[in-house]
Amino acid sequence: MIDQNNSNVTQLNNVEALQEILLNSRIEKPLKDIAEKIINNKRLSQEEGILLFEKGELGYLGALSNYVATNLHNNKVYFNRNFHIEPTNVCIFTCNFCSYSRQYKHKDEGWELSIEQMLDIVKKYDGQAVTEVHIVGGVHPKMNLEFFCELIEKIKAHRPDLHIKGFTAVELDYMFRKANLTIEEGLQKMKNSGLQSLPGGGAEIFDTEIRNIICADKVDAKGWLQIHETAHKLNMPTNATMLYGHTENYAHRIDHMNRLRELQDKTNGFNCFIPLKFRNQNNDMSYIKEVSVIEDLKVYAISRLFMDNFKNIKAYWPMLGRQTAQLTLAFGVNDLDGTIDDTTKIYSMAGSEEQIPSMSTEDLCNLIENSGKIPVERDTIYNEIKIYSSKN
Ligand code: V47
Ligand code: SF4
Repeated sequence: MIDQNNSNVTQLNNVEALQEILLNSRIEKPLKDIAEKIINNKRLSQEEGILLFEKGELGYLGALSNYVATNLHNNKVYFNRNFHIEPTNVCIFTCNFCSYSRQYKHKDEGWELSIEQMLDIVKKYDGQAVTEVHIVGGVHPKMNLEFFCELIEKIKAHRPDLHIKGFTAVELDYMFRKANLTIEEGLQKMKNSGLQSLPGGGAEIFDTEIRNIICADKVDAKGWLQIHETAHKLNMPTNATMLYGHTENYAHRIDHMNRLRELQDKTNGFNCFIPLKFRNQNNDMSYIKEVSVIEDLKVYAISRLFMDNFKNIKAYWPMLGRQTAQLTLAFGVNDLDGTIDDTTKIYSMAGSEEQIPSMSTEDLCNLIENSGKIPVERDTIYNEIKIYSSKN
């Protein structure tokens, strides 16, 4: 049971914090105007989004974003029970921020899993209450559409109840072009095999100049957005990410969020928005310093305020580290992704604090409860499975 009284008290405190902002003589008028808009449920313009990055202090952003998140989710924070399969880290693309991939010409240094090996990973979770498998990896020229359709079919045959979320727009764009299929034909074929939703990777920053610096050779913004729009048309929900803290400026971040907000207005097919912090170890952008935790919190809070048609803002704890992830819960975040074991390597290879990213359900619930929120297990499409509370 949710402690309704406790939730009401929290929201009253949030309202008081907002009233303080409106009365505080130190806060400039344009920021007060933004606060008024948030209270009145009005959409922020791109200029206002940029102003929040330039002038919004942490206390101000925290009060506003927590107010919005509490209104939407009644103090609940979601997680799911999932595991990852990373079929290969061999990749034909050359994203400069990537610590994980090995180029095809050095494929001996990477890994390539067979269908049987991937099914063995699925079987490891037999009898466990996981609800989702997240499949994502490099773009290997020999792992084609047929290969992945066979994989999905076999996973579904073994475990029909497991939701299959898989393949970034980057992987799909390559597979469909190679198979000479349109996006719709390719996605329909995968859907028929059992694919149910798409993760949000590959979006990075949509701006062409920045994309040319960090990931020049993979699918562009238009292609990424087209694949997600088509998935939504086929009733496959998807996620959206933004890689921040490298060469982009505030206007690039807001432009990125705005393009996603526009597509969401059209389709309402996105489940959540996931800002991903650039980690700088072992990649060709290691010369760039990582942004501070303060900047992380600002990004999450401003995402919550700007992305008014996204119900969920997710902090991916294996990349942020669990302490920063916990802090984001006071800055608009209402989802911490899942209980993941060491099958995900993208972030440990890029320098995350989480070298073996594994958290039990109990660990995750404690982390959420210790931040004053209510842990709720969800499925991939945010149906509630169980509300956890030590007060029950
Ligand atoms: O697109 C790669 C990012 C993404 C680095 O949809 C890096 O539920 C930081 O999208 N520093 C792939 N980030 C992972 C992804 C994802 C993760 C968790 C949940 C979901 C979801 C999606 O990882 C890539 C890229 O943006 N990435 N290297 C790095 N050095
Ligand atoms: Fe390949 Fe993805 Fe790494 Fe880019 S981020 S090099 S597409 S694995």
